[in-house]
Formats: sequence, C-alpha cells, structure tokens
Amino acid sequence: MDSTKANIASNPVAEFSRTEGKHSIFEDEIRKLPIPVCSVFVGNDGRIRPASFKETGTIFQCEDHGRTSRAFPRSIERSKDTVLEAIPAEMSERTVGKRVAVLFSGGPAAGGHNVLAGLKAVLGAESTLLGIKKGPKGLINGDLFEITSKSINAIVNTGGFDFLGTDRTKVKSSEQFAKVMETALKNKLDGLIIVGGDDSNTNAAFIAEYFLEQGVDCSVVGIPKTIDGDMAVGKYLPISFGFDTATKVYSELVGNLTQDAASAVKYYHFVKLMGRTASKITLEVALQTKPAITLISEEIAEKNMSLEDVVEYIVGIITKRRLLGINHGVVLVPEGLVEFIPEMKTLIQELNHVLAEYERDIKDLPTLKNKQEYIYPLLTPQSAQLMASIPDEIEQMLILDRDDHGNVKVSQIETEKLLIEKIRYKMSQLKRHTDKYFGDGKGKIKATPAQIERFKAASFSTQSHFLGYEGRSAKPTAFDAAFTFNLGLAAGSLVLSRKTGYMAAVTDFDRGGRVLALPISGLIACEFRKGKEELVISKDLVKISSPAFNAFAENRDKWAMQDLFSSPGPIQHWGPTCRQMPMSVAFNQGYRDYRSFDFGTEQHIELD
Ligand code: FBP
Repeated sequence: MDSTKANIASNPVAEFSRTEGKHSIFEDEIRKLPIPVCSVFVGNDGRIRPASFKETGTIFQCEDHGRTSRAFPRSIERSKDTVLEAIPAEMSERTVGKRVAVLFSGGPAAGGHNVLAGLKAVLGAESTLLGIKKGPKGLINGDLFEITSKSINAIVNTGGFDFLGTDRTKVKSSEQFAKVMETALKNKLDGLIIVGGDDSNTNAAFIAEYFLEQGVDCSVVGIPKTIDGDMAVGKYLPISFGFDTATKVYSELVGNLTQDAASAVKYYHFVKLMGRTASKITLEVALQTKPAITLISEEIAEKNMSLEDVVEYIVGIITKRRLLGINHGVVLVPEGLVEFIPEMKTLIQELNHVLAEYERDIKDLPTLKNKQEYIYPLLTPQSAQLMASIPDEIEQMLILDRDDHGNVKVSQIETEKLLIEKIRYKMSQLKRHTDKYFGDGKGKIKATPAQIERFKAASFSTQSHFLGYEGRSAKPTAFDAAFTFNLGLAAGSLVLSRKTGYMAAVTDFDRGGRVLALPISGLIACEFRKGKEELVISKDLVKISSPAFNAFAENRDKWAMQDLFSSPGPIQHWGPTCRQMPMSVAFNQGYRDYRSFDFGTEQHIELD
C-alpha cells in the first residue's frame, strides 16, 4: 500500500477535512472528465483552435422587419441578418493580444463554468479573458478581473455561476449604455460575451448596435442560457444550456415521487416545476417519468380552459382512478400556468392596474378583509367573482407579493396549492352527493355500487412540492458540459473573427455538432410587455403540434388510468446512460436516438 493510501485509511477524519471547498470525492473526479469537442475546433495536431465563419443561405427576419431595421441599422448592414456556419480556420498564425470579457446574466444554469473554459481554451495563452463580476451590474460598474488557466482548471465541469456571480439588471438607459462603453474602452475590450436568456441576448444586440454607432471596435456575442428552454430557435438552436441538467434533476425527484406514491398508496403529490412562462421543463419531465396527470400551459391556453375546467379535468382523472382502486399519483403543474388561463390572466392584469393606481390606500388597510372590500368593486364582475373563489392564502399572495415594478409575482403564486384546495372541495362534493354524480344515467359517472362505496371510503390526501432552484446549479450533465464548452469555443471564435451582434449556437446534437452564429437582430420581434411595446427575442414555448407534445398526448390517457411511471434515476456523469440528451429535443429534431449525443471527440481539458 502506498504511504498516502495508508495515511487516508488510518486517518479518515483528515481525509474528510480535505473535501472542503469543493473537493468532495465526486467534485475532484468530475473535474478530470474529458469533454467532446466539435471537429471544427480541432486542428490537425489534435489541439483546440478557433474556427472561422462562412455565410449560409439562411436569413433571419422577423415579421416587423421595418421596426428592427430601424433599431439595428448598423448591425443589419454588417450581418445582412444571415446565419453563419463555423468552418475550420485556414490561418496558420493564432490571433494574439485580444482582450475579451464575459458575464453571466439572469438565473444560474448548469454549464456556465464550461463556457468560461471554452472561451479560455480558444483564446489561448496569447489573449486575455476577463470575468465581469455580478452580471450586467458589474459591466456597468466596470468590475472586471483576469481569469487564469489555474482558476479554469479548478471550475471546469462544476455547476453554478458562483465564479463570476450574476444579476438581472437590464441595460436600458442612455447613462447605462454610456457606462458600458466606458468599461469597454477602459479595459481595451475586443470582445464582450453575454451569457443569458431572451432578455439578455436582446440586450447583447442593443449593446452591439450602440458600439457600432459610437465607433467602439468591440464585438458583442451572446450565448443562449436558461433552464426554462425557451431560448431556442428550431433546428438552428434546439435548446439553451442548463435545460438538460435541470430537467434530469427534476426527473429523478419526480421519478422518486411516483415510486413513493405507488408504495405508500395514500398521497397525490402535486409538483410545481420551474420554467417561468414556458411548460418545456414540465413536458420533458412528463416524458421522462410518465406521471398520472400533467398540465401543459400552452395547451390550456389553446383550448381556452377556465380554472374550473382545469380543476374538472384533474378531478375527472382522480375519480376514475379511485373507482379502479388507485388513490395515489403525481400531478405536474408548470410554474407559469395561471398566466395561461385566460380569466386568471385578465384578473392579474386588472389587479396590476388597481394595485398600482391605489397602492397607498390599499397598503394602509389593516386586514385582508378590508383590502378585499376595497379591491373587489374596482375589478370587473367576472374577475371579482373569480378572486372571491380563490383561497384566502393565495388571494393574499396576489395582493401583497409584488415585484420591483409593482406587478403581481406570478412565479411565487402557489398554483399547486390553489389547485389542491379547489380539487379538495370538488371531491368532497362528489362524495356528499354520489346519487347526483354516479350511476348509469345520462351525464353520470358509470360506477357499480361497490365502486361507489370504495369511492366514498377513500380520502384525498396530498403533498405539495415546488422544484426549481435545486436544478439550476447542479453539476452539468455530460450533455450540458459538452454543449457549453463548445458554445464557449464558438463565442470566442466569433470575437476573434470580429463578428458582432451574433448568438453562438450548436445544433445537430446527434451528428458531431454543427456550430452556427445566429444574427440576434433577426430573432427580435415587437411584443407587448406590461402594456408597452418592446423589441425582444420571442420566447420559444411548447408547440402543441410538435412531435414531443404529440408523444406525450398520445400516451397520457394510458398513464392516467394505470401506474406506468418510469424512474430515470440520478444523473450519470459517466456510465451507460450518461450520453442521454433531452427527449423532447430529440423528438422535435427528429433524431433517431435520444440516448447518445455526439459532439465530436473527447479532449482532456487541462489548461497550461
Ligand atoms: P433565467 O431565464 O434568467 O435563466 O431564469 C430562469 C428561472 O429559473 C425561472 O425558471 C424562474 O421563474 C426564475 O428564474 C426565478 O428567478 P429568481 O432567481 O429571481 O427567483
């Protein structure tokens, strides 16, 4: 036995202290994992090198092209809104002496640290990579530091955004733009990389345009990040980074809950899943775990379902299961659901208006009852009636919890609890009036007397959960680790090629990875947000005609009536299932196999 091993064996407490500061046995191993690299970034000598870019025939132009061309005249003149494709660089000499800064914006997503690793690897020792602390705020305040190879070696393949930090500041005012320019000039930046979602990439496009207008020679490049999966562009960018890791974390937990439900046979677990507006996370988790009931906001909006309709739908399934002797299960609820139920959306809009207009008066009222008496007459009768039907606890959230703009914090509304309360009431009605609801007559639920007795004997017991934060900063899956490293290589190559106003993208996840650059101005459309027109990248929501949604819709009735759930288990970073990509992405892209992504040949990432 060698002396270190002998030491550890004889002194486990010393070994235990050594695992502090991100040195768990797992963290030390994960840093050593090789990462697949797209062939366009690998030279004949097998080393990583920047790629060049050529124009493809594809042009991105939104419907309101007139507006975007007025907002981004210089960017569009340069890019012609054309998608670029990475090709192996012909240059024999490396570009040297460049200074590139990078920031994270918005919520964390797994793989951010590998973006930095990719950037550092492609810039090489001859150029400088600077980190911007605490997101856009740090960019405005000029809070930059140099990222060394040593620090990259310590964070590669690790989760979180803690190395740089992040925030949600939006660069909007002319003073803020001027300060961003000051930071770029003071730090002699040749490139600025913005890692973020739809809003942050929109911001990247505005900064790129501003720099062109001001004659600042600094490329601005975006990188698509968000666990929500709504920063995606069809076959050009199948998904943003972080989605795969987050959905695998949630799928493990939901898989465990389905198993627990069937074991304890007494609970319905209501699970709200993060994702803000889009139900993409919920759909992916449903495909991976096959629970009894899943709500998809986009479908509910399409079918124009009311809150009562949604409750009826769930009660219908729970009732039928109970008649079959199944009184347990899992219900998945997307975070943004309430905003997709038309009457709830109207209520929230009316409340935003009333709360803003009468803020002072409402604040001074001592009890919830006083506030209700004040607010109800100011709402339309339909909204007042809906509000009155909502449990007090939730109503309190609607009235009191507001964001910085004074609006209702939709993501904080405990939708799962709202549904539980309404379903509980409905189930108790069914139980009390079995003659009215069950039997052989028209419009009645078919059931035998024995089944009705069984129905009456059972109770509706629930547990509620919210899964969100636990999936954002997990260690990146093998997919996200590779995706992000290659996105970093792509963004660095774009800066070295002096391209600006583009978002780095990787596609063809099943065929070695194709590296693209998408002109951001071509993705931007005019939208109404909080009553105002804004130019933003449109969110990519679940399409109910998509293959992924169809796969779910074709199977959900089966999953509702029998326990056919599956448990994907914990994320594997190596081993037989480590190459799995998101199922919804593979289905929508028409890939033959979702079990083995291919981003090229593996490289050990240890920078000198
Ligand atoms: P990003 O779009 O910035 O990546 O954030 C996504 C998200 O995780 C949403 O799913 C969620 O609604 C939100 O962030 C929560 O944000 P916060 O950190 O402000 O609580």
